[in-house]
Amino acid sequence: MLTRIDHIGIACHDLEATVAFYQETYGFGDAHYETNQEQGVREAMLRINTTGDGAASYLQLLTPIRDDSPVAKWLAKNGEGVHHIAFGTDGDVQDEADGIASKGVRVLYDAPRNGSMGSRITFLHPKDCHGVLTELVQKAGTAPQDG
Ligand code: V0V
Ligand code: CO
Repeated sequence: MLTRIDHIGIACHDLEATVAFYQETYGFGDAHYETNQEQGVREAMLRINTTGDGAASYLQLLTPIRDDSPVAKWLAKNGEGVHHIAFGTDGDVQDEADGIASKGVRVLYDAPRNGSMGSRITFLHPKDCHGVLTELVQKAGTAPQDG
């Protein structure tokens, strides 16, 4: 079941300056920084609140590390702004994706890939989701093999 807004992904040109904006303007705490080579991004996660399923909601600030990455392409076309939303599941992310695919929505990956903080992620095509690039997230430590 999808049980939380895991994060909102925001594309930006200057990651440090954008983190500082969110911290100074709203008082959000320390950021977790990470580079995801496969996705072609450097990112900062700002934790906003804990959620009822024992996980949390974040802002995910993203800047491209390669000109051919999805975020670079999107920034060149649209400028800075909200890039995607991510729903968190309390179960297996592939099961969640399979259920959504059976309703006619295109899932972009055949198998989940690595996301922030050890999560497993996949994406739904924005053209099948009323214009919103939508990510599904299974947080670290919830996969069956993790015990
Ligand atoms: C593209 N489109 C979007 C969009 N990106 N619409 C809404 N939101 C977005 N973010 C629209 C675009 O305006 C076009 O519409 C159409 O889709 C095709 O776009 P395109 O520019 O030609 O780009 P494509 O087709 O090469 O790639 C689009 C997709 C790509 C969605 C397939 O961005 C992708 O694979 N995204 C998934 C991976 C990703 O975004 N990774 C970065 C975050 P018109 O103009 O034809 O009407 S990584 C992350 O979140 C991590 C690591 C994490 O959470 O842990
Ligand atoms: Co994301």
